[in-house]
Amino acid sequence: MLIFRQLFDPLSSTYTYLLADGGSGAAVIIDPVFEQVRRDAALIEELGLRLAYSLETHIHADHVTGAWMLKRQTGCGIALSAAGGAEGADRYLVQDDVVAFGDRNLQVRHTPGHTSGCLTYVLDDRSMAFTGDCLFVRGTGRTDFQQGDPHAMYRSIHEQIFTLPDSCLLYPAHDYRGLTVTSVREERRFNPRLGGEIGEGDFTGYMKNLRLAHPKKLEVAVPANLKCGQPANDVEMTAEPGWAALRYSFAGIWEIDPLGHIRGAILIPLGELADRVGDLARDRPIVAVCRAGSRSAQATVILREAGFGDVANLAGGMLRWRAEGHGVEGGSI
Ligand SMILES: N[C@@H](CCC(=O)N[C@@H](CS)C(=O)NCC(=O)O)C(=O)O
Ligand SMILES: [Fe+2]
Repeated sequence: MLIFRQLFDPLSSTYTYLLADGGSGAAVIIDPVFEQVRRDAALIEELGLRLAYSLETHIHADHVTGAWMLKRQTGCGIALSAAGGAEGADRYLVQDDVVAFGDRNLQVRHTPGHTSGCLTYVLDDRSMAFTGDCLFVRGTGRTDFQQGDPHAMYRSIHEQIFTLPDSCLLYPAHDYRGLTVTSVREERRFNPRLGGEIGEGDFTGYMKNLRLAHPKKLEVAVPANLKCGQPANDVEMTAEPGWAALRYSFAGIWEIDPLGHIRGAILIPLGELADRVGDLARDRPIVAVCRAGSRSAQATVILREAGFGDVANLAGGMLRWRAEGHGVEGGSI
């Protein structure tokens, strides 16, 4: 069974894709975003997956990749195009290479045009392809910087993408309107830049007159991505709270595992918390606790909104606390 998730970074309108072989748990992630690594790593962990590779479709100009950070956190390999000029990867991919994850794999197609090193990844059964910034839903990536070339893009799309089965689903690296997926059949017919009978000359004329502003992050993103997303200094990457062994969940909640015993807990029902934050000391970390860990997760949100910084949820609540054999002091919780 294939596990598949489409993830979104709202700041850069980037889609990140997680694919895994359900049998072995081996996974790959395509185009992770630096600021979303915590979220993506939490999902990988919660689904019980082991990340084999972080893959890039190209050297991004609008955001920094999460590849280096994911490698640091999960031990995955980094794989990207041999033609992209990046250093620090574990594998440099060329046309027809195969990236395996358990019993599944992605086949590499070189689809230059947006950049000279752009890749499209095609799933083994040709049911899905990840087209990066080559083909978008009813659009294409721009071709006006990073060795962009509309002639190359036209050929890449016609020869490498439109030759896939009609039913093959196409997943882009961005969409600026919220569209999530398309298919070869649809784009061959309806893509306004090169679908139907539109020829190469029409397409290149269209692309040369796009007149888009350069991405705001271009000057930061390209040099960082040429190093697989390694930050210039280590300070900017470790914003993790250091006051306890915390875990970040895909739901967006900081959690703490049961530690041994609870001392000095104060009973404040969730409905009263917002009005009673004055009862709580602001100079110490706070761990929220409830029966099963759900209401207390909400409590961490209320506390954060009230300006408390070091806040976490006791994962699994008192049920797990007791199940793991920890003592309950005075029965007052
Ligand atoms: N305003 C965006 C521009 C993003 C941008 O240029 N995206 C590239 C992909 S890296 C593209 O091909 N855009 C096509 C388009 O915007 O139509 C930013 O500042 O990041
Ligand atoms: Fe791009």
